[in-house]
Amino acid sequence: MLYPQINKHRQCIDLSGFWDFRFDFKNEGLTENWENGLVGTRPIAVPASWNEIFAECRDFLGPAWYQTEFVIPWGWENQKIFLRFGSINYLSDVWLNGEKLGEHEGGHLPFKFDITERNKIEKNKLVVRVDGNLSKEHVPPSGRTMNYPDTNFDFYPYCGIQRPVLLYAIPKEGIKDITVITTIEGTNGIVKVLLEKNGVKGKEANGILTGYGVQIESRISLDATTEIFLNVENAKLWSPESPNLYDLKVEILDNGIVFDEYSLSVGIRTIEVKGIQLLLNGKPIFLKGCAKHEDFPVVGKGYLPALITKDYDLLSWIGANSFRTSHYPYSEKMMDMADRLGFLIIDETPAVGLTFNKDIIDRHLELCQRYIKELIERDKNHPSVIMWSLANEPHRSRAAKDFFRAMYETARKIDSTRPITLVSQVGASERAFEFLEVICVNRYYGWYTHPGQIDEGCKLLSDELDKINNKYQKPIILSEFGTDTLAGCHSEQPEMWSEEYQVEFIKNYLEVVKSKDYVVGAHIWNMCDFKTSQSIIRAKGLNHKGVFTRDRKPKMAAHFLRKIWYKT
Ligand code: BDP
Repeated sequence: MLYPQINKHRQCIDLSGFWDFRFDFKNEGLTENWENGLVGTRPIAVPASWNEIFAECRDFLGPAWYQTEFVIPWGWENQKIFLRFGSINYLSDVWLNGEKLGEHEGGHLPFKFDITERNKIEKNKLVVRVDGNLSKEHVPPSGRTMNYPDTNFDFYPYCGIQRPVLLYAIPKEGIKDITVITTIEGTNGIVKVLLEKNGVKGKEANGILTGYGVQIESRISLDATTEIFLNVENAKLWSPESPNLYDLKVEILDNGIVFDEYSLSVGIRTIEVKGIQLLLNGKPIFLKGCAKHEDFPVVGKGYLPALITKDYDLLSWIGANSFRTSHYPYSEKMMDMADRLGFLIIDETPAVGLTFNKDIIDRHLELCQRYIKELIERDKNHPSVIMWSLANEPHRSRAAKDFFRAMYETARKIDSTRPITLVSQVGASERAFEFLEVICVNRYYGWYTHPGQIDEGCKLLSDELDKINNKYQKPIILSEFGTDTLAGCHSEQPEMWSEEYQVEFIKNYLEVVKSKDYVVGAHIWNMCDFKTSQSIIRAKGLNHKGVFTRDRKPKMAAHFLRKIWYKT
């Protein structure tokens, strides 16, 4: 799904702003036909989660209704027109002028509706019903009664329209999709551009790659092929140290006249697994960084551009070169910025806390197959994305291997270029590791087990990593490790919850990691403190494992990481 853009042939309007909003406490909106127009509303910002906005409704997960109006601008008469929702958590029903456009399940991934035949010249009324209630049937599922709300995962289930809603127009015939695959031959970079088209019989396509003083063009007849090859001599490769990006423009022409075009940034790089190593551009790389969350006061999981730049600045400040989008896909703009700034991303689906219960496993598999497909379709052209993560911490189950094999095959069919992983807490007995290219493990010895005993924890970690390596001989990433740490809590000797304990824990874990040549990355849990459901292990409703606080102030651990990771 190409992100909407503005050029001579394509237009886009961001409908972000203040929409009308109403909670549906008695769930009567559907029977009372609220889709025809809401009354008794109050204003709400879009995008944003609703939970931290209205004091009395933090734990009300839905349903709630949104409404806005828009006018189709002059000049769009002969275009195809779409409405695109970046992310709504969790269920959405959408109506335009009282007519149902469709529904969607699952947060954090975009969906769109073709409204070409359904919009009016005058004002259009858009109504969206959002239901964020938890259920065992959903992915991620509900489940832990020790949590309120009863999430089966450890972050707050924020609800609402959380990313921009875009109204956009494209030519009736032209580019449907573009897939870019880059390879390296000697000092040359080969950029392969695969086109998917709408119509365009008898037309031509032109690929133009520019940057670093070169311009390379290649023209094809779309009746003969849909592949464009661009050969870049002495290519400037993309890497964290030098995130070089070329500009690619694809044009569609009719008798030499351009009638559609689309531009995107291209980073020429390769990523592969060889034995126990992860190779970027043929050279071993080590991932240092944190796992994250999209989470901030007031907006919840709402898209906030300033927070994106802030988080990248802090990640650079500690010298990180990578992160994982735990535990769901992040906004498109977060991914664009990673390309520009040179961050390596493990891109994860929303499949966290899967249980494999018999009564829901088929439904979950269907959803998870769709999630991985939509994620790859959305993010496949980002050089920063070096790996797909199928899921985080599924429960131990005999059914897991087949489940992940099916997800793996779906992913492999669409993307043959990137390693695929699963983030597991099960360890050496995780049977999906037999076919996945990279192994990700989360470990908390010295915190959830062996409290207060970092040395003992590190010994266990070391032995277990060796055991996994002996069994699989694949690159391993320590994808989570950390301790809850109250900013400002200190102790002479490292004691749990203190900043000193967090530093000592991270320092010792990183020493274990350094001693193993098969460990190719270490991601601390977590970059920042973040909101969770309420429970007896989450003071103030927060997970405190951040090396920064929720409002982005460094704890001692962030200073420690800067000391060991940051290079001027
Ligand atoms: C890990 C989970 C993560 C939690 C973390 C923790 O993957 O989502 O937040 O534990 O408990 O097991 O802090």
